[in-house]
Amino acid sequence: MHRATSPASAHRDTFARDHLPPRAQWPEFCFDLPELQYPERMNCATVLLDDMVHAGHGERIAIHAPEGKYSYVQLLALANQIAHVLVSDMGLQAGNRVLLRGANNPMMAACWLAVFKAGGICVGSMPLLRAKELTEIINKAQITHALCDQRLAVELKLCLPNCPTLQTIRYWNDDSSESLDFLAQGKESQFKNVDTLAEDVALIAFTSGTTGKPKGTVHFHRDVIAMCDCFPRSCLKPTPDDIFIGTPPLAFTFGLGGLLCFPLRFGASSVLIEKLTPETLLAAIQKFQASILFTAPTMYRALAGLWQTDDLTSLKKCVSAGEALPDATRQLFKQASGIEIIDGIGATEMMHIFISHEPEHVKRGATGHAIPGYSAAVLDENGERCAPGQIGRLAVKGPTGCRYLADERQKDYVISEGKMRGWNVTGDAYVMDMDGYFIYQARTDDMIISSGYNIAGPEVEGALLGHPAVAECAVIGAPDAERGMIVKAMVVLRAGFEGNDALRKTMQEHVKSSIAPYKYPRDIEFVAALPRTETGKLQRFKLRRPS
Ligand code: 3UK
Repeated sequence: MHRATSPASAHRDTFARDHLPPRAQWPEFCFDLPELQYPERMNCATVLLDDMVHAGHGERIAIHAPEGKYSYVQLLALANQIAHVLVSDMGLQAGNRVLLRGANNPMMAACWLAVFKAGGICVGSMPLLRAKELTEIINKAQITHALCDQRLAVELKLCLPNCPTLQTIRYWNDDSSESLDFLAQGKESQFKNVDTLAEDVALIAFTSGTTGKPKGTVHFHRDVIAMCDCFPRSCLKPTPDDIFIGTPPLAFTFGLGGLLCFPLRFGASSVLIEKLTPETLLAAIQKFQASILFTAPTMYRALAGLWQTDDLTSLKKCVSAGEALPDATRQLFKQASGIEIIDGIGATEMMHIFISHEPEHVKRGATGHAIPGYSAAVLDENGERCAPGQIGRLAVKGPTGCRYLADERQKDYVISEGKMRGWNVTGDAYVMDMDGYFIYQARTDDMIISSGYNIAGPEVEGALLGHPAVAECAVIGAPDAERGMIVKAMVVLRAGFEGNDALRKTMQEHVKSSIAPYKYPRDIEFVAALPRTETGKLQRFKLRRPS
């Protein structure tokens, strides 16, 4: 039936909707599967939390943490109290953007759910981000409110003079009478969730692109539920008895899915721990009897070396994403644990994993096949499908897809014309074999992926250039057995400086104090000059070639 007017958004602040790409540039969305038939109005927190309590999961554990555990009813009550603080004390209006700043812990999880409930838009921030990067995010998303762990307040406070839209902040883990914890305690534990459209914006997830300027990927309430109904349903197959654990921050959609949304969607539970090393992760798996692990390839490699078979029998399934899983790591981990890792490629733009496999259908060296709900293809330079065995650019489509917030680069990610119009191009070079398995080759752009983190070379260059000894520099990814890649800088020194280890160290410290420390160059090579084109452009591909 023809509808004269579009259904009413619950958002009073329409900034996010107004800055979506034009419709013609949106990807095509596919909802063919029966499990992807969603109603017109849907609040993802209602589905993930309220509905689960009504379905009888109330007394079951939702979150385990070193500081205590929360049943579904308790998590619901806390999220509701925080939602009241957002609305009554902080004046949140539906559609406002809320910065969420904290490590993985129960309070952080409750804050995510509370913002969804109150109709706000979540903008997660990696705990390690520094003021420079936070400022860009806050201004790009015109963030109005923030919920921040007191322990991460310093960098946020540094941003404030340059962030005029951000007016209302509450801190937690703070004893003051204005703290989020204190205010929340005084609120009632019932809250009427804002009746959002399935297509109202629920979150903006930032990713750093090749230029280093962060891109905000916009996702709807429907997308949050769709990510739960694809990869977990088809490849992971969790049960309510599963206990999830892992390392990715909730601010990374890999972590948001794997450590919060997936467990809740299936009535299972999640272990949230702030900082995990291979040793403490193993201890936590044992202590909490975790059964499903989400982490990156480097961690699996480290875990394999530490594994003691007798005490880790609870662990059943392991998911690897963020960067390519080397087959050597898969084999090492399998020898140590007996577990076949589930590899999956996901992207912030796509929300979560779209190519993966069930553990029993692994193919060595391959990421897997397009999971039910998604289609994938490898394209040649003319945008035609490659024959099996031919390398090309990976393109995908499914129930989720890329919509950048006010960003020209939308046209680089979503094909806007021709036969493949509406497909998302991830920036990865892939090969499809005769059986429809997709085999990862490399990033097609300059992005450096180190230990599962995406690092943009030019941003590191920008930081290095702030050091007095640096005349010119180029940052590339250098292959590394353990981290996949490491950040390597080629530096041309200013006259009067001598390239030695002491200088390397001060340059590394300099980078760590200006941008997120994990982006620092682990290798610095001093060179006499950098290869450039006639027009002055750096030729990175020449630097990547081993000399
Ligand atoms: C690379 C992989 C080979 C690939 C992510 C799972 O990584 C995630 O999102 P990002 O936006 O990066 C996306 C890019 O990372 N990549 C990710 N996984 C794999 N390459 N094999 C893999 N298994 O270049 C991709 O385009 O940071 C992963 C779920 C949610 C995510 N956001």
